[in-house]
Amino acid sequence: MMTQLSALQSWVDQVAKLTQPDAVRWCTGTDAEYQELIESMLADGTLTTLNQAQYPNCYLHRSDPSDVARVEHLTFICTADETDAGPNNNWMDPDAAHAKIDALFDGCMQGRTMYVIPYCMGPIDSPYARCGVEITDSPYVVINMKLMTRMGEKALQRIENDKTFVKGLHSTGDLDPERRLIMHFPAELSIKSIGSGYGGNALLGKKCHALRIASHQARQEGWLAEHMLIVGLESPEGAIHYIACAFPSACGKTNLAMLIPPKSLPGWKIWTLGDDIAWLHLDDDGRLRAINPESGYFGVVPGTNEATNKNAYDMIRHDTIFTNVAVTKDGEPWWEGKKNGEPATDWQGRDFDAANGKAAHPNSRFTVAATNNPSYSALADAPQGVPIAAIVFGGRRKELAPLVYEAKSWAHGVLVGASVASETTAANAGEVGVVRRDPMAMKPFCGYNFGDYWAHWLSFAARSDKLPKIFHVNWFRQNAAGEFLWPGFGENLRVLRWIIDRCENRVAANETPIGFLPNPADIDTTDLDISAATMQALTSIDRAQWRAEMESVGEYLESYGDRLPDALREQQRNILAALR
Ligand code: OXD
Ligand code: MN
Repeated sequence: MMTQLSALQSWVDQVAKLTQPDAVRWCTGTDAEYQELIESMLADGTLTTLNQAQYPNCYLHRSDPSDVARVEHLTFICTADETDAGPNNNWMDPDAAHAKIDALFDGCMQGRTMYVIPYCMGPIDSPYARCGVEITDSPYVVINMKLMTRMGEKALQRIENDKTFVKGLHSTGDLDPERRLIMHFPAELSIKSIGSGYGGNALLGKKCHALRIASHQARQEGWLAEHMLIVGLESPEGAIHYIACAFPSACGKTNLAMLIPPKSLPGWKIWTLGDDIAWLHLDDDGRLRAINPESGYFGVVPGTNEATNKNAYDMIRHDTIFTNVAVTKDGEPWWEGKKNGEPATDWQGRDFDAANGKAAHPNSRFTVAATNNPSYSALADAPQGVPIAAIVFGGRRKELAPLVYEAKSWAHGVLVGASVASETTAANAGEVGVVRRDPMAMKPFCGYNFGDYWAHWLSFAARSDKLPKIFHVNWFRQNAAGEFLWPGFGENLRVLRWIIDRCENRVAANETPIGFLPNPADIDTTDLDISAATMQALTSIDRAQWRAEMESVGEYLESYGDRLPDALREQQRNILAALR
């Protein structure tokens, strides 16, 4: 017996009976355990060592080439009533889903060790944190969970006190995409995932628990589980504003969360709380507070360099697990966008040959503890989290969406979030570059019907008059020649500054049907090579395009039928009317 909590012990016993591992190991979360697992994975080839002089304690894992991204078409929400999962999810009946996936789990751990990982999402002593236990046969998952979550003995103690936890069962199975499934049972607070070792499919604390299951828990308990970075912006005067930003996968959340202020904005400092997930709660004063349930980053590697994200570049110089990057002849990790070195072997371990495509997989990743980040905020460990001054939505849009605009009210902001659309990226298996709707950047991650989710968002207005303002940004506007209009990266602080000025009522704005847009002169462009015409284009709207957009938003919303809150439809109708 490894725990006093009989519900946990009996579940572990039951899983062992089904999966038949050779051994069961309860993870303690110690550094010694981490090191021991690294050694054994180096010995069996699951990990390769990287140049330890240049990259101390850095290792490379090469995944199965068919297993390099999340698989939304194999991801299911299993609710008794199909409409509770909503048109935004794949659905399966819970009994049928258990039967189907249990058949795959039957005996799947023979010859393997079964690891039991108690973990806590959020600071261990935070009232806002929630715990889970992941059972897995992948030591790669264990070491990633060690970097990404607070796992081990302390988490187990909390679970024994809370007497409740999310159950996550994972096996890499045989990695056959035909036998790969990621299933969620919100009513049971449980997850079952088989056939993939990739991050979002296998590190169950992240997307499966902290977003899909947590969004369901959050709705029941009156909070929000969101696909948002959390960052503190400290002005030269020393005031810190915390903002939470939701962008679809691989749209630069990690870069924004740790951006380096440009030289022409001296005295600004950035504090990173989180780069992917925020849990938002109203405090007793009605202020929205955020914690990051994670304690590490699982970020996209390609494109990371001194210019785009120096903090990330520095933080992955040590104690990092790389997945699917290329390697130089000196054993250093290499990826597209890295300014030094050359790939000798590609992400599949073959001699690099440009004819085979990119050297690093476009969705190659780093896993690293948040404390490695030079801009790490100690408040990431604060039990009460941080107060949020602004919520920022965004997407990757070549056209249409201006650089920034502000919603006119909370309800309007919910519509702005619900209308988020973005060009797809390599973070999910499938076509890249097509525009799809990704409300609140939660399309792949909301564990229930979006109609009910929007109603839940809207309900916050009745609970507080101190809610943050809501904004929308687009760093990705292009001209006809396909060139970006805005420099992005650290320069985005110029836009965030306007957002803070708006929150503090320090600057006026232009009212348009879609929201408040900046006067171009109110975005500081000192030292930027950007023309007045470009700034004008970035801070204005094309009414005809926006009419078409709002019509398409209306059609999209209608697809939620009865579950669509009237208040949201009304927001959309009003804007459309104003555009006409
Ligand atoms: C991620 C994703 O890995 O959103 O964070 O895909
Ligand atoms: Mn993400």
